[in-house]
Amino acid sequence: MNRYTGIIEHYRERLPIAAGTRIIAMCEGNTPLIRLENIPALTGRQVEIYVKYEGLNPTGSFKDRGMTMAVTQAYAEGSRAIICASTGNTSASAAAYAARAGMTAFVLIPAGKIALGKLAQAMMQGAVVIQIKGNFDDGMRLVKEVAQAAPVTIVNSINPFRLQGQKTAAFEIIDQLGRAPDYHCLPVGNAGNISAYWIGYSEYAGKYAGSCNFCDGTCKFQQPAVVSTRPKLLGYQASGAAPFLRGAMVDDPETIATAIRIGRPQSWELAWNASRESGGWFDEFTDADILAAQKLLAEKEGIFCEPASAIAIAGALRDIANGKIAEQSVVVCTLTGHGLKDPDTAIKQSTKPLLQIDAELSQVKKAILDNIS
Ligand code: AN7
Repeated sequence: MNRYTGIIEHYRERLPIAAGTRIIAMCEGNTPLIRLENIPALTGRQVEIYVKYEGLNPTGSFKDRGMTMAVTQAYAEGSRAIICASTGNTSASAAAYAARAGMTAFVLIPAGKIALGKLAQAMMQGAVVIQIKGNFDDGMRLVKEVAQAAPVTIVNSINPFRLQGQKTAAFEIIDQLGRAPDYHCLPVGNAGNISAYWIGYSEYAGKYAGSCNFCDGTCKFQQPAVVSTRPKLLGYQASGAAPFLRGAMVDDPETIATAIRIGRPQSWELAWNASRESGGWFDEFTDADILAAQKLLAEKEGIFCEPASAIAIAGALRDIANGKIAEQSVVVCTLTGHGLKDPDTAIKQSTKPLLQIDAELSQVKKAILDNIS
């Protein structure tokens, strides 16, 4: 039997998990890389755009790649409780993997500022949900403090096993494309993911020397190169929560894309390094830009991502239009989370009227004839 079980088994030789460890996994990873068919034509330029649809992970976001690693390692070390601060997706993922492992998950979330689907997941999967009167950054500070004083393992991306798991998305993209993309667009919040992609792309290109989290760079991560190039990493932020654009931490982050409502990214240095080394850049988008991109992707391609994820599409389209992304390029956008995570925002911005009729053939027929295009 050769059943796919998740990123740890699949990329085992490139991940720091000891033989014989109980793997806490649920077939995360192996997500589709979908080529956009209608949107590229709107740009008027010759480009290939692919989306890495991370919303199809078990809990609906890319966080599962990191969480399978962090929870597997925490369990192996004898920990029986995990904790995180979260804008929603990390808490949903932590709750799920803790449930599977038989551990307790404590999740600190900003009261009233996480999308409904994510809250439902954390509650349903048995996490202890602690709402705080503060934002993600306050939660992160408290988590770091309490982990000094209580027997809990932090599973935010300051836990290096998280980035190790998340780097596998870069491996998959190269395995799927048969090459590295020229540009990789993604949302940036706490900045773990952009950092993880750079680790992954660098390892597959045989360029990950000297900065391994676990050794001096002479470990098993030094494997033969799979490809010779790495993409430019383009990190996009919401204007109200854009510390990488301001060049400094932001105190009161605000955006409709609650997933990236973060002002004090923990992977600040790693992300700057990834951006600079790759030759990429950061840019910012208004909430209106973000929602427009979310809608465009849903309407033109049938792909539903959450608002934070759509910023990758907004960014790709802007940078294709202004020529910063060169013609003939291969562009990958990570769709970090599923659209169903945030039904409220989707319904609120829907412009199509909801028809309501009597249960009669004539009225159904009229509804069709009135609306057929
Ligand atoms: C859909 O869940 O930080 O830059 O606590 O949920 O690696 O933080 C979520 C982040 C992008 C940003 N897209 O990634 C959390 C959390 C979605 C997200 C990001 C998040 P990072």
